[in-house]
This record gives sequence, structure tokens and C-alpha cells, in this order.
Amino acid sequence: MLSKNFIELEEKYGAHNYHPLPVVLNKGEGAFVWDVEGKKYFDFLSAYSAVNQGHCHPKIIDALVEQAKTLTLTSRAFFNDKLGPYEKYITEFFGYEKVLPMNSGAEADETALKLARRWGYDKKGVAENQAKIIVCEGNFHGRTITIISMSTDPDSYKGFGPYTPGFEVIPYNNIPALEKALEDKNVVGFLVEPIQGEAGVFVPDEGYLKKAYDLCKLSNVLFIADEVQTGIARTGKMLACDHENVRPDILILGKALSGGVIPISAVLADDEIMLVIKPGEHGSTFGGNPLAAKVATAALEVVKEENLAEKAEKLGKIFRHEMTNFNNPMIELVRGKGLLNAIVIKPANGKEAWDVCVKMAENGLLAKPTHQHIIRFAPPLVITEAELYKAIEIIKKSINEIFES
Ligand code: IF1
Repeated sequence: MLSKNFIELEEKYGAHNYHPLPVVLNKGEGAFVWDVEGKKYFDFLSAYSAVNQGHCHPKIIDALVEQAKTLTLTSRAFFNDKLGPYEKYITEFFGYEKVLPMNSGAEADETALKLARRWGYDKKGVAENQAKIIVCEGNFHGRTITIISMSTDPDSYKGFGPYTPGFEVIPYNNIPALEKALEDKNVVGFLVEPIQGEAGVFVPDEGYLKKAYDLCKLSNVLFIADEVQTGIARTGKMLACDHENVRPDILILGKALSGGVIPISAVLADDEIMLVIKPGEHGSTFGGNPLAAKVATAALEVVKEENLAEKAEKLGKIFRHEMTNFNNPMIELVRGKGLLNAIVIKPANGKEAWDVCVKMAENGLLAKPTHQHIIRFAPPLVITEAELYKAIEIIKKSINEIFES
């Protein structure tokens, strides 16, 4: 079957909740993917930063296969011999006393919200059902009803009400607004993305996270970092919060925690917070399964062994330097941190970000537009410097071709 046939099948039998580029992939290795016609592409999306360790990383796949042959799922009704060692590994890795394992990013965010609320009632003394959580304009934390209730993007929330109450939205990267919102004694948490991904890789001012953290501490409010997309070496440090030496009270991880192999997410916190949830009050069938435990451990080991944070830092500088100095009127702005970058495209001759992405695909590089005029560039962190330069050539060539067409 050809690409066209696979696309037709998805059109006919799948829900229409996505609008993919017309490329049908069937193989991946490192920074590359191949389509069913055998054409090779640089992957500059990395499954929204889930594949930081590269496609089908041999060490992670070995862990997966070995454990899959032994034991995959027990549920949490029983102990298993992989969860404890993984919990020890990941808590020491990130420096927390406890971890709560889940599957998707949205579930981990939901878990953090429940933790913060319960902490507010049990420890802070907020009156029942009065807890408030501050979130930011332009946020993206997933697709559940509660999470879209905090969204300011109509595509995410419109037509899915009624919404979950208990959230206050303030502008991102705005300290005075946070200060004001924190005056409310019922506030229990501030949930924030260290860099807003879906908003178009919006990097806040230097010092924002640190100031926000300090303000939260002054008000006895939990600083909750959604590092589902920014975490695990993507931005040039293990966590994006590390750039400002901020240690979140609650840390949310997902995506690259499995290297893109299976859905694995986690919430990390210290005992004071984590132990407010008691047996039977939260969980999931698959969370903490032995397969996930082995895969996540291998995925984190790869990040350390291959110095992926340092690589992201170094290669990100090259990317931004090259693209900032690239002279084409369609480039309005280049921004990002580490290998989480975006280019804001100024439309020319009726051509916009989508057309650039279609052209790049033609030329052998996959990336996706967000918000019509922004293209996110986030290759697997295992990409080599030489490969990055080749990819940059493709991006430049494609933008030139679109501008001249
Ligand atoms: C889709 C965006 C990226 C996330 C943060 C939680 C989650 C996400 C910071 C939820 C998920 C995804 C989901 C994906 C598109 C994508 C995305 F463009 F929408 F914003 F990555 F940039 N917190 N982000 O970014 O994690 O439940 O999906 O595992 O198609 O919805 P999930």
C-alpha cells in the first residue's frame, strides 16, 4: 500500500481530531524516520519531545523486550519486583522523596492538581472545596475535562463544558499578576510550564521562574512545574527549572520519560506533600507497571550516559545562531532554549508556516506548525552536530524556495 492508501484509511475509520502532514511513517532510528515509500526524513518534532533519546534507542528497546517477555502488568493490587527499584532510581535522579507513577502527561497533571488540593485542605487549612490553583494564559497541560477547564485556547475548551471550577488564570511571565493572585488565601498551588510549548515555545524572562517560586513560598503555595515537554534534557538542562535553580514542590514528567516507547508519566514530591494521598484515593491500572519501570529506568540512564542535556545546550546554540543569521524576510523571530526552538514565520505571497512545513517534508525534514505562524523545531537530542548542520541547510533551502515561489 502507498501513503495515499494509509491516509485514506485514517480518514475513513479514524476520528478526525488531528490534521497531520501527509506523510506516512513506518520506521525510525535515532534522529531519522522513514515513510512507507522508503524516503528518509530528519524528525524535527520528536513526537512532541517524547523521543529525546532518539527513535528505537537500542538500550531502551532491549529493556522493553526483555521485560515484556517476563512480566508486563500486575496492577497495584500486588507488589512487583521492578517498581521499587525504579522508584528509588527516579527519586534519587531528580532529588525527591517520593514518586507517583502514571501513564500520560494529562494524568500526571491531574495527579498534581489532586495532590495540591488535598495538601491545601490537610496541611494549609483551606476550607473544604475552596482550594484555588493559579494557572497561566496560553497553558497546555493536556486534554481532560479538568485540564481544558484551565485552558485559554478555544480549540481546547470550546463546546466541552461545563467546566471544572477552582482555577484562576493569570498572564504568563507576569510577576505582578502572580503577586496579586497569591493574595487569595485559598490558593494552594501555582501550575506553570517553564517554557510554554503549545503557546509556540514561549520562553519567559530570565528570573521569572525563580521570582515566581519565591513568591509562592512567601504565601505557602505549592510551585508545580509541568515539565512534561521541557523536562528530561530537552532545554539544555535535565529540567528547564534547573536553568534558574528552582526546585519545584511538585514536578510533573511524561513524554521522554519512556524515550517515546510507551506512555509513562510521573509526579515527584517530598513526603510532606505526597503522603497526603492515602491508599485507595488515587491510581491507575497501568501506572507503575513493571514494563514501564524498566523502560523509564533505561530511558533516564540513556539521558545521563549520553550527556543529552549538554548536547541539547550546545546544539541549540548552533541552531539559534544559524537561524538568527539566516537572511530571509519570512523569518520574523527565532526563540527557544536547548533543542526546544521555534521560528515565527511572516507570511509572504500567501505562503505561511504550513507551506514551509510541506516544503521541508519534500526536502527531507519533518516539523509541525503551531498557531498558524509558528514552527517548532525539536529534533531528538541524539542528533549529531554534522546532522544538525545538514538539517539546517534543508530548513534554509525550504524557506528560500517557499519565499521565491
Ligand atoms: C496532542 C502541543 C506539545 C504538554 C504539557 C502535558 C501534556 C502535554 C506541557 C499532556 C502534551 C502534547 C499533546 C499532543 C500535542 C502536544 C503538544 F502542541 F499540544 F502543545 F507537545 F507541544 N503537559 N503535549 O505539552 O501530555 O497527556 O498528551 O501525554 O496531540 O494533544 P499527554
